[in-house]
Amino acid sequence: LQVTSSFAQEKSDVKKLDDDQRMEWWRDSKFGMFIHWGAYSIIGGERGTQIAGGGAEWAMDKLDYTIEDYEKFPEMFNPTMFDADAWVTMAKNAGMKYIVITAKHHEGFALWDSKVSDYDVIDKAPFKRDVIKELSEACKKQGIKFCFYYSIVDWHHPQAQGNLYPNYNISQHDDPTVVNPKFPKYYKNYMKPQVKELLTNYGDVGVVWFDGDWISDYTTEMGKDLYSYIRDIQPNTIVNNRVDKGRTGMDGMNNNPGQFAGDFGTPEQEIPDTGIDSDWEACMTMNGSWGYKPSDTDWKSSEDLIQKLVDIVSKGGNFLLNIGPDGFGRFPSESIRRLNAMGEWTQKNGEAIYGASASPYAKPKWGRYTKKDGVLYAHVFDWPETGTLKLHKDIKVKKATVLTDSKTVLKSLATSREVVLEVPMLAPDATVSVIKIELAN
Ligand code: FHN
Repeated sequence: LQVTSSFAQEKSDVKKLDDDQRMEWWRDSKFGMFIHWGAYSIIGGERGTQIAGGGAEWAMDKLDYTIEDYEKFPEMFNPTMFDADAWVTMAKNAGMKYIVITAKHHEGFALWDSKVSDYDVIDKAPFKRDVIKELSEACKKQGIKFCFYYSIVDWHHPQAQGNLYPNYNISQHDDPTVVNPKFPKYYKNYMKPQVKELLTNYGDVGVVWFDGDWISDYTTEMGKDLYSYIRDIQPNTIVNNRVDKGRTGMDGMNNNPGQFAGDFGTPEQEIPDTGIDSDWEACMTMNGSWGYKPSDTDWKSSEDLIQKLVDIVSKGGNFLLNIGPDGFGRFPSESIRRLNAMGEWTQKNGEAIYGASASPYAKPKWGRYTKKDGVLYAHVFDWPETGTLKLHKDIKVKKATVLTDSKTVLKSLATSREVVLEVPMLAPDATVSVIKIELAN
């Protein structure tokens, strides 16, 4: 009884919104920043001449560190150039409306002052600054939603992983024949209390973004329990679908909607071909790695990233674009350049993105459509050399202009087979040009 009543006191007394109200800010936001940062950011995916394949945040596994060996990285974690305000400003200037930071990735190292663990930035690292506190405060100050990522997989905690198995290979931890009888203890006595700390000590949390849902030790009962546990503490928080076991691979969507907990689907490094009716967010890297990896120079172009944002919004999703800061706390210059380019574009064309909904039409050859009440936005990736743009035949144009030039009205011609717009010969924007079409009823 004692326990129940003290828990009840900790329950939030904020007004519980209905689901549409709760999801509204997130649905309108469209664009967020993912930040993968941890002890792995010191390693950069390299051990001597060895380079980790794939994401550098997997260094512990990929570069075969033992748990003891790996601890030296948290012991070195001292990113003196970390400036939460500057990070948030960069996200804001890029047009991002929320930030999701890896409070704890698979390596197990916590970026906040956790009372249930010494494996954190205060107790284990020389840094001794609570990263989550600084970032959540900077977000609040600058009016951007603070959100955190939490890995269910934990390669460091003795009850969560391979200490139980000699010569344990971490990456085989999704083998359903290997059962870790101690995992429920980790879930109850470590994971939940850590998640609770993050939900009680850092103000309002926009999204709780889980990962590591695939391991066989984690059950759907735990997922459902965790979801309601979170909503009890912060009723209006949004939780991704990786809190439960509903995700069916990298397309990130649930097979059986309604059967599993979670508020949105999480396609990873891919964008669905067509629009999806339920909530979803595609997360993606700018090069091939989530964590800082200087050897990976395969950067997506700014134009590609802007087109991806548009593509995602035209299909009803959100775009969570990743940054992997280095071990000093700096964003890679290649990432900054891309954030700046996206900021320039969203500054001019944000009207066609924020609060917009999916295109009612199949994607045209030249680009994508997004929609708002009474308005359609044509996002032109391939500007026509002919000076005419073909629109879907059902579009009834009342008035059309280039979004950045509301004074010049574009002529339109509708025949029974098509609707054609007369557009400038030169593309108004070097990446994606947007035409605003006010619709006749
Ligand atoms: O293994 C992780 C990976 O390191 C990264 O965090 C991504 C982000 O969505 N998720 C995992 C794989 O699904």
